[in-house]
Amino acid sequence: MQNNNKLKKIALIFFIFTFLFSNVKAFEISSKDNIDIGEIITVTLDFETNVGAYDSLNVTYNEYALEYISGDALSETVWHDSSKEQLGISSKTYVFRGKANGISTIEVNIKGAVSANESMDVLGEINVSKRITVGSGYIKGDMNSDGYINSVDAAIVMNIYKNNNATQDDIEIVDMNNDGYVNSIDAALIMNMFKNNQ
Ligand SMILES: [Ca+2]
Ligand SMILES: [Ca+2]
Repeated sequence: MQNNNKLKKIALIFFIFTFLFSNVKAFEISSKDNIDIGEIITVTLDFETNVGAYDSLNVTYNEYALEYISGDALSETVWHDSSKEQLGISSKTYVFRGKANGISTIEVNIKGAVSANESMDVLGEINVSKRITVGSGYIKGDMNSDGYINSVDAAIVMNIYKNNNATQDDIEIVDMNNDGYVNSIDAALIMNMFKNNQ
């Protein structure tokens, strides 16, 4: 019986290790998770293996919350390493500044990537993303975090009200009259803001 338990423990440890290591991301974006408005950050895209060529590379992000300052180009087409050594590139660097309260997800898409090693392994399409919270992480009333306050947000508020399932985060974002409840009054206040901004 004791041996059986030991085996179970070993199997569990083995399973956890396999799970952990199989989830290591081949390509990843590293940067701070939370920044202040006005703060400048360096965002690095690290390649698992040196990349020797690709058809296109595109970086997108929520522009209302983040601002691109400098660094590698956000959009590139047909790049290849022309050196005979095939050194390739191992990373890209982008500098951003926190622009406004909100959440910005930086997404990188690389199409037709090939490694810089001798066998020129096909890496194919690569997608990586990183979520960055700027300032408080939200604009009061912007329920779907798209940087705009409009009828979409009011509709979400009405849904929350109907389903009576407001979370603490919801209350913080859409309790427009600060009475502690999310209801039709908040939806009406959001619609008012929307009309006044038009
Ligand atoms: Ca919105
Ligand atoms: Ca309220």
